[in-house]
Amino acid sequence: MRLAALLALAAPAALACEMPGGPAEKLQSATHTILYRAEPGLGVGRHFALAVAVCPPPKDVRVDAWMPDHRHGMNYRPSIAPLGDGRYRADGLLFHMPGRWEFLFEVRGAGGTERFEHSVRVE
Ligand SMILES: [Cu+2]
Repeated sequence: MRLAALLALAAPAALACEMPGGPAEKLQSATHTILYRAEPGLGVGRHFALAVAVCPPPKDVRVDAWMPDHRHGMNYRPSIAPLGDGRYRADGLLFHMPGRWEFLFEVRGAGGTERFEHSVRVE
């Protein structure tokens, strides 16, 4: 019991990456885990925000989205605010057409910059 507790303390990276407040999408690489949730949800023609958690906390995160099939991005540039402890909030996203969109997350950590992509479909 005591040994297990010590091992957990010695390996914080192995602890679960969590974002309270509801279900979240999960993206993972060898070095980072990203959780994100669209608030109030994805739709066409309305602004939404992303709640983002990155574990371990990086130096910086950028968020963008584009439609790979049409080769265009959003008409708005989202802003991203750090909330501390690897938590971020991106505001001002808007999908102006239905179809397949791809979120792009750029995570700048100690080992360099990593890019994550995640496809979503909006009707
Ligand atoms: Cu399009």
